[in-house]
Amino acid sequence: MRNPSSGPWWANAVFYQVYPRSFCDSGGDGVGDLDGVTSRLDYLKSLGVEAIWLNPVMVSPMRDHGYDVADPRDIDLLFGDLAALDRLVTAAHARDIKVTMDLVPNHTSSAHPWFQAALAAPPGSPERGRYIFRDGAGPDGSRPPNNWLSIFGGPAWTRVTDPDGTPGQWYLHLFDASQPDLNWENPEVLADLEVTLRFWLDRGVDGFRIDVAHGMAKPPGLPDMPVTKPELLLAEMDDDPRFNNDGVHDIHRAIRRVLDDYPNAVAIGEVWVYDNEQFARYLRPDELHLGFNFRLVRAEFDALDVRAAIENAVAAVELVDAVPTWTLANHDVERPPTRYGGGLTGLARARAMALVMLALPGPVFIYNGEELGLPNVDDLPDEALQDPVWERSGHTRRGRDGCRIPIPWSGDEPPFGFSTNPHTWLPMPPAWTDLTVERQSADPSSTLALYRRAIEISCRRAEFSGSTVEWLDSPTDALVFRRGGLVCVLNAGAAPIPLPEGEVLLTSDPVADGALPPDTAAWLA
Ligand code: TEU
Repeated sequence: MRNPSSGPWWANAVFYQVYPRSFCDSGGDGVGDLDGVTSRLDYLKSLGVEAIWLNPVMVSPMRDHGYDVADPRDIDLLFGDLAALDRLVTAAHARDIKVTMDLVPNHTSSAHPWFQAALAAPPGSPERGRYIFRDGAGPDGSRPPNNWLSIFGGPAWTRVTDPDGTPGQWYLHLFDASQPDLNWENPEVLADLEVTLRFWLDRGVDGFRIDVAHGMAKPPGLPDMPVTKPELLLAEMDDDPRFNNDGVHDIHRAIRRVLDDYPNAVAIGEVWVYDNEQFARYLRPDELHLGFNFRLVRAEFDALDVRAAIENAVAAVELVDAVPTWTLANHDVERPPTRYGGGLTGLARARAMALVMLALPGPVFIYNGEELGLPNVDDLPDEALQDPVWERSGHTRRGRDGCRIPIPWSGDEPPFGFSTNPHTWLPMPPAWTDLTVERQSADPSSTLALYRRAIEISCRRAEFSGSTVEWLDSPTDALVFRRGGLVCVLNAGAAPIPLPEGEVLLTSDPVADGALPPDTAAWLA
């Protein structure tokens, strides 16, 4: 355990994000599944993982790979069934690994029975009142109710055909048209979410990652937006008026009241909010336990940028006496080695940033494949692309498939032990031969070996107990901080720098003559 002292289990845990489609396929259909995850738990245990975050596995037409939920209280056949989830939870708990699930409260799938009932019902009906239906603008209602664009591209409104065959109202979808936004002003919506929360918690699930946790409450009156640029990815927008509206906090308080009946459960919000005071509001004592802070994901490989990301993440949670979280990657963003420049340099930087992240106080979230140093796959052929972003953006944005390629486990050619089926849901690069778990397990200089060693040291050594970050003097283009008895140095510059005094516990790449090379980090006791 990285957190041997008292306090909740999640306060310093190593979380591992499993993207179930891409982790391990036990059924031979080329898509990963729950029994596949169960079959690889010993791998996660040997890595030092203490908790899993599973991306959505509920019943879904998979237009957005599970973020379009048609039945929030059942497992999609693609991934298995409820018994398979129970098997995973039992097997994980037997290894002291917690299991958290993804929860999608902002929207449902258009295949959800509620939305189907809304389509069949007239304007103003209780069925339509669970979603955000509006009359169109213009004399014949043929224009969308406002100027909002979908995060994935195209308009955020789609017009429905009424049961009598005539053009009808429009419904709001901030994401794909198959993901209608729920109307959180309708108390039925919260009541149903409470049933869902208890359904999974009663099965032994240890908590939830809450999707778009800053998104459920919409601005009153749904006014036009000042900006209408097509690139509306939340990762890049700080001030989208459709998110982070005050009403969202009542929803989090209601979720927390349910979770408080399960004292060990955790709620982790996806909160793309960068103002520290605004971010902190989600972590008040009666709201979320943890919030993803995406500043490290957005930071360049630059000492000042990384330091500012860490300082702000810490400063934000200090406002409410909460715990910071750290993440370099997830299923929505470019993989770190590519983000940091690609090639061997990008990989070295990603390894160095892994040591920075694992030195910090608070839980870390490792995205499957990050521990293998997988790069983004940016040369997928057009016909292989699956992310709805590709179609909705009119083929101008290729989307997120490149960070979602299946995990290479073993062997010399695709599908690298991920599946028995050569037709994996996204093609795997033949060049990944050297990146498999099998190869890297046998190589002490591999990225996998680095992650294993780093996690192991951070569990074992007493130096990792501190909960504050203290900045020390550092050469230009480098950063040096102390956490408890540990000193972490990152050289983001172009020239080697002298290592500070101390026992070297680990370096992200070899050092020579007491100097830390560029694109390298070190831990010292
Ligand atoms: O992501 C929220 C979101 O808006 C992301 O699409 C983000 O803007 C973008 O990917 C950054 O590059 C969550 C899920 O993580 C994502 O996978 C879902 O597609 C989305 O919600 C809709 O449920």
